[in-house]
Amino acid sequence: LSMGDLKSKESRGALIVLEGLDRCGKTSQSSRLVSSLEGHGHSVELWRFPDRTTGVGQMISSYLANQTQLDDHTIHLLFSANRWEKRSLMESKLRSGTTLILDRYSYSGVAFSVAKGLDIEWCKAPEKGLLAPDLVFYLDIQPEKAAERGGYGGERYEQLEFQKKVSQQYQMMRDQSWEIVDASLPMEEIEKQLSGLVLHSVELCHNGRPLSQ
Ligand code: DGP
Ligand code: NA
Ligand code: NA
Repeated sequence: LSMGDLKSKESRGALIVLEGLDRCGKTSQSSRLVSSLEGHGHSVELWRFPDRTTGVGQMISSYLANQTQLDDHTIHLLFSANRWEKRSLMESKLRSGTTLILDRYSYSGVAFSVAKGLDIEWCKAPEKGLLAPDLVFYLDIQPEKAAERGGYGGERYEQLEFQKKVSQQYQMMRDQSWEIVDASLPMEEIEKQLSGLVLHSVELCHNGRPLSQ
């Protein structure tokens, strides 16, 4: 390799996304992944979408708690705006070498809104230009099984009939690049599957895999 080649190869963090129905175990697995990567000496952060700490995030949170009503298109755009408001920080974190584990991303945006009956192309449009993940995990669980897990928290979308529709949308959207994980396995088993693949992806990104949109 010439000096030029070396310079053009940027070492960066990986963008890892966990998706799935409510109560599929994403949140626990995301924190386990963070600990595991930290244990390997990597710089890593756990991010959740929606990020309820921003102004937009507070509007989303109050909508999910059924404290406010919003038109389906309006809330869709707010969820998307919530991802956009974090985009530049996301890019700078990744470029500085930090790996980000995302608990939900654009796929949630599309699956939940299309499940309500919105047009899929319309739903995808505002997601264009957000950073592309390096790895997407889908924690696969039957909606009935998820509903049995300690009950739902009572938020707007946490209802079996609706989650069945969301599940169908995820099945339609998923492509070959997704890693499908059986979310009914023991937590340790899932963690093993995830961390091996994540470590590999982090290696690729450290070795110059380009960041894309
Ligand atoms: P969570 O904090 O992960 O439990 O997410 C809150 C709820 O909002 C959950 O039911 C999933 C749903 N959700 C997450 N992201 C989006 C999105 O971008 N659009 C829509 N419509 N729903 C979303
Ligand atoms: Na939830
Ligand atoms: Na979101």
